[in-house]
Amino acid sequence: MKTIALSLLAAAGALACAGAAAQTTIRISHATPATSHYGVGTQSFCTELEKRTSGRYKCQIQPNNNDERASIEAVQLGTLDATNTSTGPVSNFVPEVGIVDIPFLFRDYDHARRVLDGPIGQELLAKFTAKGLVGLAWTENGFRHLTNSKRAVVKPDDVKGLKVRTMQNPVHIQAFQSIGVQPTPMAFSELFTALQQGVVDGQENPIPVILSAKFSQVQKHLALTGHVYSPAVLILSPKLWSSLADADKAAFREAARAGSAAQRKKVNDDEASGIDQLKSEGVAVSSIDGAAFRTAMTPAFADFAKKYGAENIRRIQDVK
Ligand code: EAX
Repeated sequence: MKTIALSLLAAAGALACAGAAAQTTIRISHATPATSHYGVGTQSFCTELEKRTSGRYKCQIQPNNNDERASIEAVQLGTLDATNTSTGPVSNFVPEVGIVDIPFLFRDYDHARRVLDGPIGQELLAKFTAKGLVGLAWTENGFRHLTNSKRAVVKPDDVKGLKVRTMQNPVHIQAFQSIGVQPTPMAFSELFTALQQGVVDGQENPIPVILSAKFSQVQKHLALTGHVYSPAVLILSPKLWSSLADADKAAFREAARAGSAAQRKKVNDDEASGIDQLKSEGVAVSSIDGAAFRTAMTPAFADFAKKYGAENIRRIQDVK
């Protein structure tokens, strides 16, 4: 009788230990509202992760955590487990990633997604490791367009002298300087107020961000420049990643794939309906002379080829 009782006790203890080991909470941030493309992608990642690990890993999602550079620093330190961020500030940590921020590099969404999910994108993710970060998967921010409160923009001369907020991204800053814009790099967290107070005249972001940040309240003009495809990336802390068993690493990778697909679908949906929504919110929308903008940025392109390698740029452009 005593043996049975002891066995039951041991079994209960084992279960309790297993149960105690079951719960790990992943603190993960992104810069925009929970209903935005980042929110949808992050939630999808978390839901899939919980399912694939039978609840052993759950997320604590921090939406509107909108200083992306600070979030990446926190992931590096291990005070945040993960962040779903645009590549805007990333090249300050992983310089080689700046190549994906070059204006007019990607033809369209299919081209960008194919490059990033293929060998080139995976090679770039591998470069995060040496910088104390784990680049798990590419998600997506979208093609960036220019908004401002001053005037309609069609040709490069129309932007001359505009004070435009840019991300803290050397490639974007140089590109805008090359066409006569006064770039003002700042964290996303400061942007709405800066626009509201007229500290800057304009900003540039994808439709999903312009919508979810409600920039129509402080911007009158939207020029469909599509000047940059803005990737986003799911970054994990090495502290978390090294703690995972191989099977759980595989679960994180599969969950990241699901999150990326959900985020890209939300971008597609926002792109399809967003411009009409912005028009209904009183924003005047203009198409631009894309060839003229490309020509105007030529001096910057020459520098980017020197910095990132003309061959590496060609390799991206040649992906069909
Ligand atoms: O990632 O800073 C920016 O303009 C980013 O596009 C925004 O934080 C979403």
